[in-house]
Amino acid sequence: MKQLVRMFTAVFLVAFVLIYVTFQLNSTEGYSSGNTLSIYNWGDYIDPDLLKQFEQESGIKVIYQTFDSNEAMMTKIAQGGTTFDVAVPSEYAISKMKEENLLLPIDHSKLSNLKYINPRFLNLSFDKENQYSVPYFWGTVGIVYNPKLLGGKEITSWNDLWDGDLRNQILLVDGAREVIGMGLNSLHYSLNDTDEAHLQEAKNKLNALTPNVKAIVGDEIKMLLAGEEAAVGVVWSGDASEIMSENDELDYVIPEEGSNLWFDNMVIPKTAKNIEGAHEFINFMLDPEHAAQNAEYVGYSTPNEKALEYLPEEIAGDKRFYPDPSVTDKLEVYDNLGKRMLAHYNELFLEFKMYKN
Ligand code: N2P
Repeated sequence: MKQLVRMFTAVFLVAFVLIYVTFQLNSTEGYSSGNTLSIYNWGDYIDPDLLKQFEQESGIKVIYQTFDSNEAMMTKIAQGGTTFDVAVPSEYAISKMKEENLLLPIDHSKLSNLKYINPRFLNLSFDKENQYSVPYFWGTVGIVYNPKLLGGKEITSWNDLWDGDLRNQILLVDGAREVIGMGLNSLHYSLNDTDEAHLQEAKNKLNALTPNVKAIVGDEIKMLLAGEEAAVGVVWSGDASEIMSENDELDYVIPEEGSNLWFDNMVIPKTAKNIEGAHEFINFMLDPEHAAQNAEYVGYSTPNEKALEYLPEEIAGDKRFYPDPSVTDKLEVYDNLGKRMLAHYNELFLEFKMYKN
Protein backbone atom coordinates (compact mmCIF):
# COMPACT_ATOMS: atom_id res chain seq x y z
CA MET A 1 0.00 0.00 0.00
CA LYS A 2 2.80 2.40 1.04
CA GLN A 3 4.52 1.71 -2.24
CA LEU A 4 1.34 2.51 -4.14
CA VAL A 5 0.96 5.85 -2.33
CA ARG A 6 4.60 6.68 -3.10
CA MET A 7 4.10 5.80 -6.75
CA PHE A 8 0.97 7.95 -7.00
CA THR A 9 2.78 10.85 -5.32
CA ALA A 10 5.66 10.52 -7.75
CA VAL A 11 3.35 10.41 -10.79
CA PHE A 12 1.42 13.40 -9.45
CA LEU A 13 4.64 15.38 -8.90
CA VAL A 14 6.00 14.64 -12.37
CA ALA A 15 2.66 15.63 -13.95
CA PHE A 16 2.57 18.82 -11.92
CA VAL A 17 6.13 19.80 -12.94
CA LEU A 18 5.34 19.06 -16.61
CA ILE A 19 2.18 21.17 -16.56
CA TYR A 20 4.02 24.00 -14.80
CA VAL A 21 6.94 23.95 -17.25
CA THR A 22 4.58 23.88 -20.26
CA PHE A 23 2.64 26.82 -18.85
CA GLN A 24 5.81 28.83 -18.24
CA LEU A 25 7.14 28.09 -21.72
CA ASN A 26 3.87 29.13 -23.28
CA SER A 27 3.72 32.41 -21.47
CA THR A 28 7.35 33.37 -21.99
CA GLU A 29 7.52 32.32 -25.64
CA GLY A 30 4.38 34.14 -26.63
CA TYR A 31 2.42 31.02 -27.63
CA SER A 32 -1.24 31.66 -27.43
CA SER A 33 -3.75 29.00 -26.85
CA GLY A 34 -7.10 28.77 -25.15
CA ASN A 35 -8.21 32.10 -23.91
CA THR A 36 -5.01 34.02 -24.42
CA LEU A 37 -4.00 36.67 -26.91
CA SER A 38 -0.39 37.21 -27.88
CA ILE A 39 0.45 40.78 -28.89
CA TYR A 40 3.69 41.99 -30.46
CA ASN A 41 4.13 45.77 -30.40
CA TRP A 42 6.80 48.48 -30.40
CA GLY A 43 8.27 49.33 -26.98
CA ASP A 44 6.49 52.14 -25.08
CA TYR A 45 3.57 52.01 -27.48
CA ILE A 46 0.50 51.27 -25.36
CA ASP A 47 -1.08 52.39 -22.12
CA PRO A 48 -0.75 49.28 -19.90
CA ASP A 49 -4.09 50.14 -18.26
CA LEU A 50 -5.80 49.46 -21.58
CA LEU A 51 -4.36 45.95 -21.63
CA LYS A 52 -5.74 45.35 -18.14
CA GLN A 53 -9.11 46.75 -19.13
CA PHE A 54 -9.20 44.55 -22.24
CA GLU A 55 -8.39 41.48 -20.15
CA GLN A 56 -11.18 42.30 -17.69
CA GLU A 57 -13.79 43.03 -20.33
CA SER A 58 -12.98 40.13 -22.64
CA GLY A 59 -11.82 37.48 -20.17
CA ILE A 60 -8.83 36.96 -22.48
CA LYS A 61 -5.35 36.88 -20.95
CA VAL A 62 -2.88 39.07 -22.85
CA ILE A 63 0.69 37.94 -23.44
CA TYR A 64 2.60 41.04 -24.47
CA GLN A 65 6.00 41.30 -26.14
CA THR A 66 7.81 44.27 -27.65
CA PHE A 67 10.25 44.95 -30.49
CA ASP A 68 12.30 47.99 -31.43
CA SER A 69 12.46 47.80 -35.22
CA ASN A 70 10.37 46.56 -38.12
CA GLU A 71 13.32 44.44 -39.18
CA ALA A 72 13.53 42.61 -35.82
CA MET A 73 9.75 42.11 -35.76
CA MET A 74 9.62 40.72 -39.32
CA THR A 75 12.49 38.32 -38.70
CA LYS A 76 10.80 36.90 -35.62
CA ILE A 77 7.42 36.54 -37.31
CA ALA A 78 8.93 34.99 -40.44
CA GLN A 79 10.86 32.44 -38.32
CA GLY A 80 7.51 31.33 -36.91
CA GLY A 81 8.92 29.80 -33.69
CA THR A 82 6.75 32.16 -31.68
CA THR A 83 3.20 32.83 -32.72
CA PHE A 84 1.49 36.19 -32.33
CA ASP A 85 -2.17 37.07 -32.73
CA VAL A 86 -1.68 40.82 -33.28
CA ALA A 87 1.39 42.81 -34.38
CA VAL A 88 1.95 46.48 -35.26
CA PRO A 89 4.26 46.93 -38.28
CA SER A 90 4.85 50.12 -40.26
CA GLU A 91 3.64 50.53 -43.83
CA TYR A 92 6.69 49.24 -45.78
CA ALA A 93 6.86 46.26 -43.44
CA ILE A 94 3.16 45.53 -44.03
CA SER A 95 3.78 45.55 -47.75
CA LYS A 96 6.74 43.17 -47.33
CA MET A 97 4.81 40.87 -44.98
CA LYS A 98 1.93 40.69 -47.45
CA GLU A 99 4.38 39.78 -50.19
CA GLU A 100 5.84 37.03 -48.01
CA ASN A 101 2.38 35.74 -47.19
CA LEU A 102 2.79 36.41 -43.46
CA LEU A 103 -0.59 38.08 -42.82
CA LEU A 104 -4.22 37.02 -42.52
CA PRO A 105 -7.03 39.10 -44.00
CA ILE A 106 -8.99 41.21 -41.54
CA ASP A 107 -12.74 40.70 -41.24
CA HIS A 108 -14.18 44.21 -41.32
CA SER A 109 -17.58 42.95 -40.19
CA LYS A 110 -16.00 42.35 -36.77
CA LEU A 111 -14.68 45.91 -36.51
CA SER A 112 -17.65 48.11 -35.65
CA ASN A 113 -15.27 50.89 -34.59
CA LEU A 114 -13.37 51.10 -37.88
CA LYS A 115 -15.77 53.87 -38.96
CA TYR A 116 -14.07 56.26 -36.53
CA ILE A 117 -10.78 56.25 -38.47
CA ASN A 118 -10.22 59.36 -40.58
CA PRO A 119 -10.46 58.22 -44.25
CA ARG A 120 -7.14 60.00 -44.83
CA PHE A 121 -5.49 57.00 -43.10
CA LEU A 122 -7.45 54.28 -44.89
CA ASN A 123 -7.00 52.60 -48.26
CA LEU A 124 -3.33 53.65 -48.55
CA SER A 125 -1.11 52.16 -51.24
CA PHE A 126 0.66 49.67 -48.95
CA ASP A 127 -2.66 48.00 -48.14
CA LYS A 128 -5.51 48.86 -50.48
CA GLU A 129 -8.92 48.64 -48.80
CA ASN A 130 -7.20 47.73 -45.54
CA GLN A 131 -7.45 44.08 -46.35
CA TYR A 132 -4.68 43.17 -43.93
CA SER A 133 -4.18 46.12 -41.62
CA VAL A 134 -5.96 48.75 -39.55
CA PRO A 135 -4.48 52.12 -38.43
CA TYR A 136 -2.95 52.39 -34.95
CA PHE A 137 -0.73 55.51 -34.86
CA TRP A 138 0.88 57.77 -37.47
CA GLY A 139 3.54 60.42 -37.47
CA THR A 140 6.67 61.93 -38.92
CA VAL A 141 10.42 61.79 -38.33
CA GLY A 142 12.01 65.04 -37.26
CA ILE A 143 14.35 66.91 -34.97
CA VAL A 144 13.61 67.67 -31.33
CA TYR A 145 15.96 70.31 -29.97
CA ASN A 146 16.60 72.39 -26.90
CA PRO A 147 17.16 76.08 -27.81
CA LYS A 148 18.29 76.80 -24.26
CA LEU A 149 21.24 74.40 -24.61
CA LEU A 150 21.97 75.77 -28.08
CA GLY A 151 22.25 79.40 -26.99
CA GLY A 152 18.93 80.24 -28.66
CA LYS A 153 19.93 78.71 -32.00
CA GLU A 154 17.01 77.48 -34.09
CA ILE A 155 17.11 74.30 -36.10
CA THR A 156 15.12 74.06 -39.30
CA SER A 157 16.94 71.61 -41.57
CA TRP A 158 18.79 68.31 -41.61
CA ASN A 159 21.88 70.17 -42.75
CA ASP A 160 21.86 72.25 -39.53
CA LEU A 161 22.93 69.07 -37.72
CA TRP A 162 26.39 69.17 -39.35
CA ASP A 163 27.14 72.50 -37.59
CA GLY A 164 30.52 72.29 -35.78
CA ASP A 165 28.92 73.82 -32.65
CA LEU A 166 26.86 70.66 -32.11
CA ARG A 167 29.82 68.46 -31.18
CA ASN A 168 28.62 65.48 -29.14
CA GLN A 169 25.13 66.98 -28.87
CA ILE A 170 23.02 64.73 -31.09
CA LEU A 171 21.15 61.54 -30.21
CA LEU A 172 19.88 59.43 -33.10
CA VAL A 173 16.98 57.01 -33.12
CA ASP A 174 18.19 53.46 -33.67
CA GLY A 175 16.46 52.91 -37.01
CA ALA A 176 18.10 51.99 -40.32
CA ARG A 177 15.58 53.71 -42.59
CA GLU A 178 15.45 56.80 -40.38
CA VAL A 179 19.20 57.35 -40.21
CA ILE A 180 20.02 56.44 -43.82
CA GLY A 181 16.96 58.49 -44.79
CA MET A 182 18.31 61.50 -42.94
CA GLY A 183 21.58 61.19 -44.91
CA LEU A 184 19.66 60.90 -48.19
CA ASN A 185 17.25 63.75 -47.40
CA SER A 186 20.13 66.03 -46.36
CA LEU A 187 21.46 65.56 -49.91
CA HIS A 188 17.97 66.18 -51.35
CA TYR A 189 17.64 62.55 -52.41
CA SER A 190 14.52 60.48 -51.88
CA LEU A 191 14.08 58.37 -48.74
CA ASN A 192 13.47 55.49 -51.11
CA ASP A 193 16.55 56.04 -53.24
CA THR A 194 18.16 52.83 -54.45
CA ASP A 195 20.96 54.33 -56.53
CA GLU A 196 24.19 52.89 -55.10
CA ALA A 197 26.19 56.08 -55.72
CA HIS A 198 23.59 58.13 -53.81
CA LEU A 199 23.54 55.63 -50.96
CA GLN A 200 27.33 55.72 -50.65
CA GLU A 201 27.26 59.51 -50.75
CA ALA A 202 24.66 59.48 -47.95
CA LYS A 203 26.79 57.11 -45.90
CA ASN A 204 29.88 59.25 -46.31
CA LYS A 205 27.89 62.29 -45.31
CA LEU A 206 26.62 60.47 -42.21
CA ASN A 207 30.17 59.43 -41.33
CA ALA A 208 31.08 63.12 -41.33
CA LEU A 209 28.31 63.71 -38.76
CA THR A 210 29.82 61.33 -36.19
CA PRO A 211 31.72 63.96 -34.15
CA ASN A 212 28.33 65.51 -33.39
CA VAL A 213 26.63 62.20 -32.57
CA LYS A 214 26.66 61.40 -28.90
CA ALA A 215 24.84 58.07 -29.25
CA ILE A 216 22.40 55.99 -31.27
CA VAL A 217 19.72 54.84 -28.85
CA GLY A 218 16.33 53.16 -28.46
CA ASP A 219 13.41 54.26 -26.31
CA GLU A 220 15.78 55.75 -23.69
CA ILE A 221 16.27 58.64 -26.14
CA LYS A 222 13.20 60.26 -24.51
CA MET A 223 14.65 60.19 -21.01
CA LEU A 224 18.03 61.48 -22.20
CA LEU A 225 16.61 64.43 -24.13
CA ALA A 226 14.05 65.37 -21.45
CA GLY A 227 16.89 65.20 -18.91
CA GLU A 228 18.98 67.56 -21.11
CA GLU A 229 21.79 65.02 -21.58
CA ALA A 230 21.93 66.20 -25.20
CA ALA A 231 20.59 69.22 -27.06
CA VAL A 232 19.29 67.56 -30.22
CA GLY A 233 17.52 64.31 -31.12
CA VAL A 234 16.41 62.73 -34.37
CA VAL A 235 13.20 61.04 -33.33
CA TRP A 236 9.73 59.84 -34.29
CA SER A 237 7.22 62.63 -33.72
CA GLY A 238 5.39 60.87 -30.87
CA ASP A 239 8.61 60.54 -28.91
CA ALA A 240 9.17 64.27 -29.38
CA SER A 241 5.69 65.01 -28.08
CA GLU A 242 6.32 62.79 -25.04
CA ILE A 243 9.70 64.48 -24.38
CA MET A 244 8.16 67.94 -24.72
CA SER A 245 5.42 67.08 -22.25
CA GLU A 246 8.20 66.49 -19.73
CA ASN A 247 10.44 69.40 -20.63
CA ASP A 248 8.85 72.41 -22.25
CA GLU A 249 12.19 73.96 -23.25
CA LEU A 250 12.22 71.69 -26.28
CA ASP A 251 10.74 72.12 -29.73
CA TYR A 252 10.10 69.81 -32.70
CA VAL A 253 10.65 70.53 -36.36
CA ILE A 254 10.08 68.62 -39.58
CA PRO A 255 13.25 69.49 -41.54
CA GLU A 256 12.80 71.68 -44.61
CA GLU A 257 14.57 69.29 -47.01
CA GLY A 258 11.75 66.82 -46.35
CA SER A 259 11.22 63.83 -44.13
CA ASN A 260 9.28 60.66 -43.55
CA LEU A 261 5.57 60.24 -42.99
CA TRP A 262 4.81 56.86 -41.46
CA PHE A 263 1.81 54.75 -40.53
CA ASP A 264 1.81 51.93 -37.97
CA ASN A 265 -1.11 49.55 -38.40
CA MET A 266 -2.43 46.53 -36.49
CA VAL A 267 -2.21 43.22 -38.36
CA ILE A 268 -2.96 39.55 -37.70
CA PRO A 269 0.08 37.38 -38.48
CA LYS A 270 -0.54 34.18 -40.44
CA THR A 271 0.39 31.95 -37.49
CA ALA A 272 -2.22 33.54 -35.17
CA LYS A 273 -4.02 31.09 -32.89
CA ASN A 274 -6.74 33.37 -31.57
CA ILE A 275 -8.15 35.12 -34.63
CA GLU A 276 -11.45 35.92 -32.94
CA GLY A 277 -9.63 37.49 -29.96
CA ALA A 278 -7.34 39.41 -32.33
CA HIS A 279 -10.38 41.08 -33.95
CA GLU A 280 -11.83 41.77 -30.52
CA PHE A 281 -8.60 43.47 -29.42
CA ILE A 282 -8.26 45.49 -32.63
CA ASN A 283 -11.84 46.70 -32.28
CA PHE A 284 -11.16 47.57 -28.61
CA MET A 285 -8.19 49.74 -29.65
CA LEU A 286 -10.33 51.42 -32.34
CA ASP A 287 -12.85 52.54 -29.75
CA PRO A 288 -12.53 56.36 -29.69
CA GLU A 289 -12.17 56.64 -25.91
CA HIS A 290 -9.55 53.90 -25.80
CA ALA A 291 -7.70 55.40 -28.77
CA ALA A 292 -7.69 58.81 -27.06
CA GLN A 293 -6.45 57.36 -23.77
CA ASN A 294 -3.70 55.51 -25.64
CA ALA A 295 -2.64 58.59 -27.64
CA GLU A 296 -2.49 60.72 -24.53
CA TYR A 297 -0.43 58.10 -22.71
CA VAL A 298 2.17 57.33 -25.39
CA GLY A 299 2.31 60.76 -27.04
CA TYR A 300 1.75 59.51 -30.60
CA SER A 301 -0.86 60.83 -33.04
CA THR A 302 -4.09 58.90 -33.38
CA PRO A 303 -5.69 58.35 -36.80
CA ASN A 304 -9.04 58.03 -34.98
CA GLU A 305 -11.04 61.14 -35.87
CA LYS A 306 -13.60 60.66 -33.12
CA ALA A 307 -10.83 60.13 -30.53
CA LEU A 308 -9.62 63.69 -31.16
CA GLU A 309 -12.79 64.92 -29.43
CA TYR A 310 -11.68 63.21 -26.23
CA LEU A 311 -8.17 64.68 -26.33
CA PRO A 312 -7.25 68.02 -24.76
CA GLU A 313 -7.04 70.80 -27.35
CA GLU A 314 -3.34 71.32 -26.59
CA ILE A 315 -2.72 67.82 -27.93
CA ALA A 316 -5.26 67.49 -30.75
CA GLY A 317 -4.62 71.06 -31.93
CA ASP A 318 -0.82 70.87 -31.97
CA LYS A 319 0.12 71.17 -35.64
CA ARG A 320 3.62 69.87 -34.97
CA PHE A 321 2.09 66.46 -34.21
CA TYR A 322 -1.15 66.70 -36.15
CA PRO A 323 0.17 68.43 -39.31
CA ASP A 324 -2.37 69.21 -42.04
CA PRO A 325 -2.40 67.29 -45.31
CA SER A 326 -0.77 70.34 -46.95
CA VAL A 327 2.34 69.52 -44.86
CA THR A 328 2.21 65.73 -44.96
CA ASP A 329 1.64 65.74 -48.73
CA LYS A 330 5.22 66.99 -49.10
CA LEU A 331 6.65 64.15 -47.00
CA GLU A 332 7.63 60.72 -48.21
CA VAL A 333 6.29 57.37 -47.07
CA TYR A 334 8.81 54.53 -47.04
CA ASP A 335 8.39 52.13 -49.95
CA ASN A 336 8.92 48.43 -49.61
CA LEU A 337 12.27 48.42 -51.42
CA GLY A 338 12.36 44.65 -51.62
CA LYS A 339 14.25 42.12 -49.58
CA ARG A 340 17.71 42.83 -51.00
CA MET A 341 17.56 46.59 -50.88
CA LEU A 342 16.12 46.60 -47.34
CA ALA A 343 18.97 44.33 -46.26
CA HIS A 344 21.38 46.74 -47.95
CA TYR A 345 19.97 49.72 -46.00
CA ASN A 346 20.51 47.68 -42.82
CA GLU A 347 24.09 46.90 -43.81
CA LEU A 348 24.82 50.56 -44.50
CA PHE A 349 23.35 51.50 -41.14
CA LEU A 350 25.48 48.88 -39.37
CA GLU A 351 28.58 50.18 -41.15
CA PHE A 352 27.72 53.68 -39.98
CA LYS A 353 27.27 52.46 -36.40
CA MET A 354 30.62 50.69 -36.57
CA TYR A 355 32.30 53.78 -37.98
CA LYS A 356 30.83 55.84 -35.17
CA ASN A 357 32.21 53.58 -32.42
C1 N2P B 1 7.46 53.77 -30.22
C2 N2P B 1 7.99 53.51 -31.56
C3 N2P B 1 7.19 54.12 -32.64
C4 N2P B 1 7.57 53.62 -33.94
N1 N2P B 1 8.42 53.52 -29.20
C5 N2P B 1 7.28 54.48 -35.08
N2 N2P B 1 7.05 53.73 -36.21
